[in-house]
Amino acid sequence: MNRRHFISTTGAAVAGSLIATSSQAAMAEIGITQDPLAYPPEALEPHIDAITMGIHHGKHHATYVTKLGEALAAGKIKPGNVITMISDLASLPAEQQTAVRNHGGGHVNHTLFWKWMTPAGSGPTGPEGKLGEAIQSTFTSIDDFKKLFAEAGTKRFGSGWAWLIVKADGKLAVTSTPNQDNPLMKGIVADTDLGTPILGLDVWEHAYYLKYQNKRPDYIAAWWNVVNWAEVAKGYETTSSK
Ligand code: MN3
Repeated sequence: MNRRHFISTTGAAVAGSLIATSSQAAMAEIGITQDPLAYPPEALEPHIDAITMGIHHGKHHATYVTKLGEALAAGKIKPGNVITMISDLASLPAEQQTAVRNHGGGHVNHTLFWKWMTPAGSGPTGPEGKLGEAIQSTFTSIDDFKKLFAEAGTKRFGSGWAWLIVKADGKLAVTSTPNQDNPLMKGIVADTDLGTPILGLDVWEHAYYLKYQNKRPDYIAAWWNVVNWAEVAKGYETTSSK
């Protein structure tokens, strides 16, 4: 019996918990090692410059991984799926929760961020298929979605992320988190903003300052050119329509 059939025959009451369980399973397992970029650091030029990519992946992200490893060692926490760890920080020793929140969050967020980008022109230029339909029915149009998402990134004071998430009820939402918080973090993120991220944008200054200086909106406008819509659609379909 496939999932859709199961939901339709057992009622909407169980749909939420099924989707939440599936959301966890749908996210790729992320361990505590850093993957290389799937493209050269200059591949996102001119929208994201090579030096920023090199420092961002090779220094910033690498440091989150190192510090996450140190926190797990200090707490004698068995390294496992970091997605699972950040989703339930309260299950970790109290002394390590902040470090795993920051560095585990940083590791997960960046691992996903690199996959959500691809050289301009290498794939679909916007959301297609079921994802495109869901975005249009939720946000009126693709342009309205992009405007809302860009606003979430622009209005985030200081450092953080803008997100497109699939909530436990299967609905799409645009949210934002400070620092390295992730929409999967129960007990950290407001319940109404919990969900599985299928697209995220890093709006920390380290993500854009060399090329865009203080002009965060220009960075966000350019970033749409390198969004990996095929990957976003894949995330949406595995999260919400199995
Ligand atoms: Mn970053």
